Amino acid sequence: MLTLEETLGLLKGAEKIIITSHENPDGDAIGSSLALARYLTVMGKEAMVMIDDEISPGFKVLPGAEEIAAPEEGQQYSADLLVVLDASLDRVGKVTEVVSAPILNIDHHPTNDGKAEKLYLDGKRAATAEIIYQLLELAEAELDKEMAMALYTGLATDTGFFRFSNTTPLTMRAAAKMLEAGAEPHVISESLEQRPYSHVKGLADAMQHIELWHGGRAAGAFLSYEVMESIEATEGLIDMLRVIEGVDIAAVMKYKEEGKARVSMRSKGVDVSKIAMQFGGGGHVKAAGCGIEKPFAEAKEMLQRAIDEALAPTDPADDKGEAGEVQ
Ligand SMILES: [Mn+2]
Repeated sequence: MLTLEETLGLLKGAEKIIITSHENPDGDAIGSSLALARYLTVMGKEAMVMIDDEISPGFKVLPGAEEIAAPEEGQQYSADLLVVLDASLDRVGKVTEVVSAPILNIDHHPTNDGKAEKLYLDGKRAATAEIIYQLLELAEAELDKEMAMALYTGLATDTGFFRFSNTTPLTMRAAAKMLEAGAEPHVISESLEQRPYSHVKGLADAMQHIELWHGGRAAGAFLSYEVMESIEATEGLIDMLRVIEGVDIAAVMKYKEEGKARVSMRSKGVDVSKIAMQFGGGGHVKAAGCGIEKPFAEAKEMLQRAIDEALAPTDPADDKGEAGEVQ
């Protein structure tokens, strides 16, 4: 595992750098990528961001977002360094196949598979944007508005706009620095909040499919392929489940492709990354996701059972009397 100094050294030693992040890119994926690309460009290097997915229109408010490239099938790209941000190497789609370059992986997900030979991982950081902020501090970089807007977006989105328990004094200090450097929080949040009417309407449809189980400690929305055909987006759905009184774990399971469920989970304390990992996914203690390649009914049952087990683990401490006698 690399130190922050070694990570900076690798970046400084490269001239042509391609930066990528995970599919279904969020504010941290895009923000940390754009900020790093901007810094490297200011340093006189050739840097580009390449992401194997669409960029949500809300992120167009960030300078440089329009120039994010998608990897083209059959094309080969060469560079001195491929920087993979905010994800393990297996989550960046085609990028690792089409780019031939040594890889540097920078991440804050404790479930990072550790397969990158050159890895800087800090699971205590709320966002990869925090790590990029630390790198820029170490480099004594002069922050400009482009970097500030991008990093602020990463900090804000991965902490639920500074509401989640991963928000630390470092997060707030980093955010303050971004404001000093020209970031405009209201411009960013207004842009990210915008939803087409059809999405808001779709949420109402999705809400017809929510249910509670495990004595009200688990809430889920289970959206089959048939149901999803008429629902454009489910952004914000999980937050509506998360706030239900008494709920410890909230889950959204949906099918965009037949036979392939996508699951996101949120919790108030139970480690949902462990549940996600049972299905080959990952994430954080309180926010995680995975895929389940099973038909609807089967996937739903598997997920509900895994959540049941996480909420009521078979803990030897439950049988205190007996355990006491044995000892
Ligand atoms: Mn992140």
